[in-house]
Amino acid sequence: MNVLLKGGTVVTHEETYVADILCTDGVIAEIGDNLSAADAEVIDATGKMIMPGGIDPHTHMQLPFMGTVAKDDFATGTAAALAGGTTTIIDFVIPSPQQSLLEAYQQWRDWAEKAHSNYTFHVAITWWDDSVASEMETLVEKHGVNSFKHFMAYKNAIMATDDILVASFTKCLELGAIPTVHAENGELVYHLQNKLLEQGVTGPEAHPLSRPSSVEGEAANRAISIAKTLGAPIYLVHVSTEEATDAIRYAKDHGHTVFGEVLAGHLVVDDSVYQDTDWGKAAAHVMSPPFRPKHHQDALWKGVQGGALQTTATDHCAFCAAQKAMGQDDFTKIPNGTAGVEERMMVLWEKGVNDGKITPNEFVALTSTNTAKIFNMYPQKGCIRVGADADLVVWDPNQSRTLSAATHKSAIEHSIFEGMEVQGVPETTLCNGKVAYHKGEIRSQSGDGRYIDRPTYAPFYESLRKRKELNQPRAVIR
Ligand code: DUC
Ligand code: ZN
Ligand code: ZN
Ligand code: ZN
Repeated sequence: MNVLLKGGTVVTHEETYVADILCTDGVIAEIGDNLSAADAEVIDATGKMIMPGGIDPHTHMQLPFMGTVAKDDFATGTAAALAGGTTTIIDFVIPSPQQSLLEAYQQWRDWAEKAHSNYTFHVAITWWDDSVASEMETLVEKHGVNSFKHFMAYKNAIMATDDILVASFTKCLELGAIPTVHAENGELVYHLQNKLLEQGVTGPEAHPLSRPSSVEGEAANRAISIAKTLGAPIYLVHVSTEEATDAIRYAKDHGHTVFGEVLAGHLVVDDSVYQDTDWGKAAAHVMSPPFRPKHHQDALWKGVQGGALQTTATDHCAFCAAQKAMGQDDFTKIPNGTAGVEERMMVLWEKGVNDGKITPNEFVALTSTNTAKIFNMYPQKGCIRVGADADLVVWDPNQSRTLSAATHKSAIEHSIFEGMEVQGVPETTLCNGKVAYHKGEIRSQSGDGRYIDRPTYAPFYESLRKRKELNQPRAVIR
């Protein structure tokens, strides 16, 4: 099946130009003027922009978590992604402590077979022994996994303590995989949660009090210091504070390889949501890290503009009102998670591009290309050039919409972006060269999504190892 996009303005992370794009057999076959193809479905893109399909580097579809399972599965969640212009998600395999990594990985691969969009996986390191190290090797060498996640929070569950971080980062460096962290000090969270409960503070308003910004700042600095000492690169997921942004900037300024991800939600939603007198509305916003006092948003935007934060994600982990109600009497039992995989690009366009904070080219870098590069999917993904995968979004910068749970594709009945007015929406999304979404309608089938192998990026790691060698103590000269 051929699809011909006519007359759109192609926007990549570095260029803007008008051209036709012909997609054949899932890839971009031709870019040029006055293209034609006898058997192609033609889409008039005049007045529209054509950008690489979004890549959301952080989602949790059907995650078993906190005594329940996230509502959006790989079918509904990835249909929502396509409706928002996102053609690839990076989800997380999270083995239970003591569970085989390979067994968990296979479980997630099976679940993801019903995906509409493309997908790939970070694998979490939730416990440690020699068998974990050897399974990491197998995942890297045989299954195209090049990133491993570490939760520094969630004590007594999936938390990775410092000994695990040291062992796993060392292994990542040896394998050429990138370690990533959820940076929150789990001991402090645990202590503050118990203190609040003892004081009788049990509602959602206690959630941000149990996870203040210093809790993230401490963990971000610690993770970066550990990585730096070992000579490993590091990627911080969902950076939500000024402290963590500053830590990344400082480390980068000092020559260390650190990447930062920011969520669309943290850029635009603040902590006043936890004061809502409607329990359900406040609980709908319970996620970790929590939404922050407004001045952190300014720091995050500066981090985006200055390059400390290179990727945007959602941490899409959708729990419905009934699931949130599990924590009716105890905020620590409210399943943590919010949705956004459909809204991410529209929110970034509205609050970033329309508000003059970022350019359309920077938008492409932040929503797609940078993630493709960091996790080694570029130029297959995140790119518009002949031979690249035909994962594209036709973007209408003139069309307006009010974001609402009433119209989103996600299976839950609330949205953290409820009522937000945006101008600039995806009109058509192509995934693997097929029209997967067009003007409100999902055209893809469950199962159309493909698994993306992400080999390690050997030259990058070679130079990191060399840099580390240069820092080794030299033989004493007598
Ligand atoms: N935070 C969430 O809010 N949900 C899933 C996992 C996480 O770290
Ligand atoms: Zn997290
Ligand atoms: Zn400040
Ligand atoms: Zn997450």
